Amino acid sequence: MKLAIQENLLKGDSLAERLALAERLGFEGVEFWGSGLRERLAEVKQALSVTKIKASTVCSGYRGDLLSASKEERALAMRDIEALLEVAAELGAVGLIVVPTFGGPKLPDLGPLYPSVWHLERELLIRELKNLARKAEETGASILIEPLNRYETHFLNRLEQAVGIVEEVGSPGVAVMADFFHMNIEEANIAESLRSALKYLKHIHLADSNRWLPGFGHLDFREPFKALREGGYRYYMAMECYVPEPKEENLAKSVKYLKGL
Ligand code: LER
Ligand code: MN
Repeated sequence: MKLAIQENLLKGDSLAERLALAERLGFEGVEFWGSGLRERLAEVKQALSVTKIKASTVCSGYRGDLLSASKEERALAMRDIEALLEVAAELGAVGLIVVPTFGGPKLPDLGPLYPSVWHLERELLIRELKNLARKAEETGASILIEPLNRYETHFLNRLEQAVGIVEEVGSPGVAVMADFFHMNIEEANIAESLRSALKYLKHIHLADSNRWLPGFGHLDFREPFKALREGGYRYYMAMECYVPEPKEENLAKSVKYLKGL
């Protein structure tokens, strides 16, 4: 497994300085935010060309909503996701992180046609992902479906649900990602959930129980990391968390803690 960090967690006057700091701290990859990334592509490529740091992933940043009640909003999300898959591929990133929807349901309850709005949303998402999978396969950048905790989305909360969707889509271009902060709230057993999802798992977000740096909360990372190591997980794990002051010192502490695991 390779350690990465979200771009915004690094201090520095320029991107080149932030990437140099990531390298000094022992990271191998940096996760970029998708919003405005196409416009920054030349700058990002230039900065990456003078460091060992790789672009691990692109995090979200598309407009619209895949599960909106508005056809235009869904189409906008599809177009933006396709465009960001191209950007991710140009950067050599594993893929683009996609949250199917934030918040509550936007579609109407079509009972008795569907047992619940969730079933309708699931069917719609599978249809959309089958379409997007073509672009993912063509570019080589994967769609990374991210489950979030119940306070951020009603729709996809656990890895098992994401695996079910990815299996039905049936494309190597659509994969699952796991976020330790969300898993700490939603999964009964994080190590077991990771083991069951490993076949489809292509990315991880790292944060402790309080969404601070790993090692700064009360989450026990030992069993989950053992599951990942035994299962041969070889993709990135990117820090997505609050970094308390003094930032550089605490980042170094957290990297040391994680590498010790
Ligand atoms: C939101 O809580 C989250 O974990 C992000 O990765 C969503 O893009
Ligand atoms: Mn996340």
